[in-house]
Amino acid sequence: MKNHLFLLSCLSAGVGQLIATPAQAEEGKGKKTQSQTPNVIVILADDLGYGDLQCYGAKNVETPNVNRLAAQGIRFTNTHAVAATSTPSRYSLLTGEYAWRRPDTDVAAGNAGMIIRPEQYTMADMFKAAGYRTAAFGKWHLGLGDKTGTQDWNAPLPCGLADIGFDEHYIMAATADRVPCVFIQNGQVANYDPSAPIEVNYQKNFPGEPTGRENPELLYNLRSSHGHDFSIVNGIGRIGYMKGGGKALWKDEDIADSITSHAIDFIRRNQDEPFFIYFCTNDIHVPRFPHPRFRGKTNMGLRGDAIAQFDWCVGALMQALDEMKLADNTLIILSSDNGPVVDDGYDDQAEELLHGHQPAGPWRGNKYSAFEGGTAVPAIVRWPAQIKGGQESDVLMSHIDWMASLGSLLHARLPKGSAPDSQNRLGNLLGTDATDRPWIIEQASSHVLSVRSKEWKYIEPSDGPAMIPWGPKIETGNLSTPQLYHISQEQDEHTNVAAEHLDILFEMQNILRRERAK
Ligand code: NG6
Ligand code: CA
Repeated sequence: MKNHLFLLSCLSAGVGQLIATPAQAEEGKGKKTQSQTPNVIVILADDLGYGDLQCYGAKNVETPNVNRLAAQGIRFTNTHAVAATSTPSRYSLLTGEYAWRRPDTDVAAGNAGMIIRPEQYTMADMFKAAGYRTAAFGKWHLGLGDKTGTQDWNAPLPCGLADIGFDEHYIMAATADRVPCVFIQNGQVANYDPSAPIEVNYQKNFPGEPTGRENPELLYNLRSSHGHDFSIVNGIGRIGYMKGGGKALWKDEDIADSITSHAIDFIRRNQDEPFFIYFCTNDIHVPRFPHPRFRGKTNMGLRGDAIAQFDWCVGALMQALDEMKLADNTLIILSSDNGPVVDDGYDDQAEELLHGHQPAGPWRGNKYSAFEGGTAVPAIVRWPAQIKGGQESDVLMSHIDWMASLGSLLHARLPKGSAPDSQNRLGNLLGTDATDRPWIIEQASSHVLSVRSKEWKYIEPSDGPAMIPWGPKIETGNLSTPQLYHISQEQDEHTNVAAEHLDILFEMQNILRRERAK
């Protein structure tokens, strides 16, 4: 019966090649041969642009591990994050709901309360319900604890990742540039130091504590170029004020090693069970401060070296899977939470040292932007047991669909109302179906929404400024009149053809209007 259902759901998902014979399915009950239940690792980089990997055309940085991953699987050339910043992008990926449906999913402070509420059904809940062991590592940025600003960081947090499906976690509450600069492990500060109680405040400083603004001489590791001048941790100014932490404070140069070793340890402990890992690197978000062994790996300074460090993390995970003979039946999905940014607030010479490198590849705009560079991201899928290597796909894909698509792979029954915007496009993800999604929706940091089809791109009108009003020199994509670009003919969104194609324009406006009304 179970095999029967599997067959049916495969057919309906358009993934005929995945059908297991009863014999294979029987054999698949043991470890490593369970073709129906691969381990799944989502590797999500931070601010890694479409053009930042060697296998996507980067010339000034070598990414041998990611290149190999792509060569052994599918390299997607038309994949989009849901939003051009982290919190809404991650919210959407993990819940299958567009972040713009909620008013409170903008870039979260380090003391934000849980944005995904315990009663919501997440991708992790879905894997857990299917019998997987589940874990999150690295950047979280979706709030912790019940209410903003009320967390006691010196005790277990009352509301956390365990409430939304993760068996284990070892995470950073927000970003490396936001306090608290400590890892949270399974609901409490990792390596807690009772001699240095932790306090966090995003409004005011603690008496006597230095800040980047007042004590720039203490910024011995990195100086800021804009913002990032509140508390100083590890010689780097942050956003927000914190006190204490002691030996629990992270060292930025060790973050990649630390999250990678925790993830490998989890794999080792769970190698006999199916597992789901949400592995989110801090790389290549600011502050970029890679381990000394990556310094000078590229001619692009810290930003390039952070890409090399990201590639190392991917390689370390791949190697661990190989050693444990798990690679064949592990589905790895690699992507980034939003487009790239060069100077995002630290004086790391990212801009000066580009040497012609184009972080967003051929796309216009960067992180934050309504132009494609805000959400166009690399995406690689590898599952040796089921996917033939060496493929490339330009199918139009959005992170929003990954929950329903993976759900289809698991034969998950999602509770009514969950993942409301996520469509089952498993065939796209596994390379068995090249039919494009008719359209996807993209969200800029200004909340401006765009509709993108394979052929066209529509950006709704907005009165906001043309350039990001703080540090980074990035075009927002704002214009007070509707913008329509013939994106299949002109990748860089220069010729607004709205007036010439009113039929297309109205069609795309209607898509947005109807989606908003849902
Ligand atoms: C901005 C920060 C930027 C980065 C971003 C969030 C300043 C001046 N800039 O406010 O450095 O942290 O928020 O990035 O503070 S994201 O990738 O996590 O969305
Ligand atoms: Ca990001």
